Amino acid sequence: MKKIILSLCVLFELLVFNVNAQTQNNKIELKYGSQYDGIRTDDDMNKWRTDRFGQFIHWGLYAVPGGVYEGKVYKGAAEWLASALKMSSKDWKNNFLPKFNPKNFDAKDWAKKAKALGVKYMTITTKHHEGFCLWPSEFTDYDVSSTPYKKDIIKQLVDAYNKEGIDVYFYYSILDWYHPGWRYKIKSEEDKVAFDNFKKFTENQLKELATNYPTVKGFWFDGTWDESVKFNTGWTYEIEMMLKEINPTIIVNSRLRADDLGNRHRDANGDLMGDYHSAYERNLPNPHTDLHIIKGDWECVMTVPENQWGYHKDWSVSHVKSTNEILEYLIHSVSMGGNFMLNFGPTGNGDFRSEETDLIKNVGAWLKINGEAIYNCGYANLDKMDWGFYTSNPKIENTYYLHVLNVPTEGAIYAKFPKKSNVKSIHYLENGKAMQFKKLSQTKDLLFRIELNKEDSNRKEPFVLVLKTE
Ligand code: JFZ
Repeated sequence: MKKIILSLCVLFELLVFNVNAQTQNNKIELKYGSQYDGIRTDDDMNKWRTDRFGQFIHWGLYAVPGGVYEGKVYKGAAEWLASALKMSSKDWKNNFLPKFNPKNFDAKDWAKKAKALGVKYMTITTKHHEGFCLWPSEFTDYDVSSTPYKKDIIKQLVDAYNKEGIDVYFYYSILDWYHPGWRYKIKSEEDKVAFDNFKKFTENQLKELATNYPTVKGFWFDGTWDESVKFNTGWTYEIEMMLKEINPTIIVNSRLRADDLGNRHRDANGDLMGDYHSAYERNLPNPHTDLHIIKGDWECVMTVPENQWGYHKDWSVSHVKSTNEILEYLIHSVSMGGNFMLNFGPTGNGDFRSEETDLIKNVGAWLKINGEAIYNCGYANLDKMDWGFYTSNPKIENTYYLHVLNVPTEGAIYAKFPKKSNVKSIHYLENGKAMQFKKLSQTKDLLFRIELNKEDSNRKEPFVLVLKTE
């Protein structure tokens, strides 16, 4: 009981006072490398923070086999097929470079779909672990210009998405299975020479990306968990600084500093690396143990199936999330002040699979009605209630959004608020219809019983109530 009361106190403190961390809109000079414990308050970071919903796209040569090789279905992640097959660099390239010819690829159509989905930013895999580059790189032939398709995919995507008003971020895997200089560990002088060469290659490519696509908003680094990178913190720090030297507004995720599910990594001076916490992969922070993360900036990235990022031909290998499951992750993320990035894996032809286009339609339609309670919003109360989650927009005072995902059998929900915030009115976000509510107790917090309408218990999708306090 004591524990419950204590956590309620923390929650109400957050509810009332702590949104301020996210409201400051004042422009400050970017201080490289020290991000004030996760809170960067410049316009670009504020934009990322209020965007809340992003699209992740994994696309590369692995989309061609789609998790199936020589008739055998590989149940692991499709973008890891090369590793599952232990295929040599030569074979992987010979097999799939000539087959990468996405005839149906239409960047404008992708961007329109993203707009319909309701995302504010998109992150595309410029280079995944297989090393294949979706842009024509000056520093390797292992890129899109060596395929029958030839054209620069990254440029088309950046242009099309930007035209729709959607920001573009670049996913970039440091880990590079087939690069001759890549090492998992540095065990000899020879390894060191090879890895130095790899480092130069990586820096060149990143410089190339940041320079040739000047509207890129940031980088989403991956593949930093091997010893060669993990203990080479000076280098990853230099990369972040190098990118911010080219473009000071660039936003970098924390994974650049090697994966760490607990704390963001620090450089030799103790400065935090990256601008937000990105370790929440296919899961969410726990408000009781990860409060330090929730108070900063963080992002959850999510697959539609269990663990497929790249296109896999056979989604029967795992559970496939429904629209409601995806909406719950989105709402839950925002209710804890985080961003949610939903992954898509287009086919080798450049199409989105039907399950994904369905999601685009459904999630997009939901956001058209309920976007007010998602975009620009953050936490109002971190706890998951039996009926759903709270969000609030720090710029709109005395207003709370109650996302109802489960209607209790009694047809009413209970909402708790700090004593001083007496409830003035409650209405449905979708149609403005006013609701009946009753004040129940007058102890430390106020408890309200909100009567739902009969039809509400038959609803398939979450709905939002807007609660105004005095
Ligand atoms: C990585 C990739 O290997 C994967 O293919 C995909 O691109 C994903 C977004 O990132 O996979 C990871 C990386 C880190 C963790 C789990 C999967 N982790 O820290 O738990």
